[in-house]
Amino acid sequence: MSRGGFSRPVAMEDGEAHMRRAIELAERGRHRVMPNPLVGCVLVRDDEVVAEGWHDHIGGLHAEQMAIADAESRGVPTQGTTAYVTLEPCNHFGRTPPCTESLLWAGVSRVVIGALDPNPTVRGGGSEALLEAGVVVESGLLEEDCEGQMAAFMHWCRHRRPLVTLKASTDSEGRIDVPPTEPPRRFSSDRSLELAHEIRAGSMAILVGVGTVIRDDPSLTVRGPGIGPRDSPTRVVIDPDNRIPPHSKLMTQGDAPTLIVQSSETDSSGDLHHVERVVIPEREIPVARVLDMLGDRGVQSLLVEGGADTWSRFLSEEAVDRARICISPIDLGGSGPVFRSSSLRESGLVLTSEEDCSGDRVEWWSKEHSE
Ligand code: AOF
Ligand code: ZN
Repeated sequence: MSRGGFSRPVAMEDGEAHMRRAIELAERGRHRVMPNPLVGCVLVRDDEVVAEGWHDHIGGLHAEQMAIADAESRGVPTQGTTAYVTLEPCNHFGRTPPCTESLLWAGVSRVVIGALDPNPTVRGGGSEALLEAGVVVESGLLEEDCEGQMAAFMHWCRHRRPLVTLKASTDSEGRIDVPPTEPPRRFSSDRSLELAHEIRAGSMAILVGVGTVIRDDPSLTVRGPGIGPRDSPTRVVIDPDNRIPPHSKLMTQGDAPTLIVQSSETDSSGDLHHVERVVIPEREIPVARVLDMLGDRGVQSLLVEGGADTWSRFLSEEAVDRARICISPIDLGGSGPVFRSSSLRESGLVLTSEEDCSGDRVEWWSKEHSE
């Protein structure tokens, strides 16, 4: 990171470069640290990065601890360095000892934080402990980028509900399926399907309405290139009237947990071990109740995969934070249900970006004022 004698009066810009590096390092933990956030850290001396760390996997070292260990292993002194860390250092004994203590032990004299940690068990405590020990603490550098990288964690800490992403695929006319007389078939490009699996891999739970299970018998598991081993997301089915077919993949294949949300108790004696039933005693199960229930179980991110009724329930209750719509150039024909982007707009979402996905157009939408 040496800048070859180029002197720069404003430290801020260099600080930004260091925080960007920390954000880049944090990415290495993607899909591996859930439910923990992605966190990266660099130790800097004289504007040069001397050590790097990131939270690599659940139960592994925290980013600060890894950066300190990195310095130690190479005999690099840490005394008097500045730590740039994307999340406020923790001050609690969790799966690891507190990072505040590691930083003090390492003699780090200044800590620059991206985002404060809203986790109730560590909130505020980290910065305060460091300040009390005489460390210079600054926070809010590239805060938006840092928070964006750990969006689901932040959202769950603040609202105790999962961040909800709606995923829909349509043909050129907005139709979401082939005519009912034809067998179900894929119409999105291979690359779009790959991307869909990446999105699944980044979610802690995937939700469908029972109609989708009856029609498509999906397995809702995560597979594909570039997706490392991780626990498959929980498969959630909204099934008020207990219509889920006992021979459906979700009931018979235990590759991931299946959680059935129903309106009343039913006989569950034949259920396999991966199946769990939750009763929300309302004829029309309110989306808010489902989100509270999932939030209580620690689910930070939820992917809503359909079908049409489920999407519209989530949208009409303004429960969607993000959406990814994949539009194929193919015309499926027929007069089946359609998905309209106007329903996203009406639910307070705005189009944020578009990309070409091997011929399909993929649109990303997000809540105008989400956090
Ligand atoms: C940090 N540095 O790299 C991360 C932090 O269960 P634990 O012990 O791993 O603690 C998880 C909590 O610690 C997590 O919910 C979040 O509040 C914070 N994560 N903190 O100082 C890190 N990953
Ligand atoms: Zn920590």
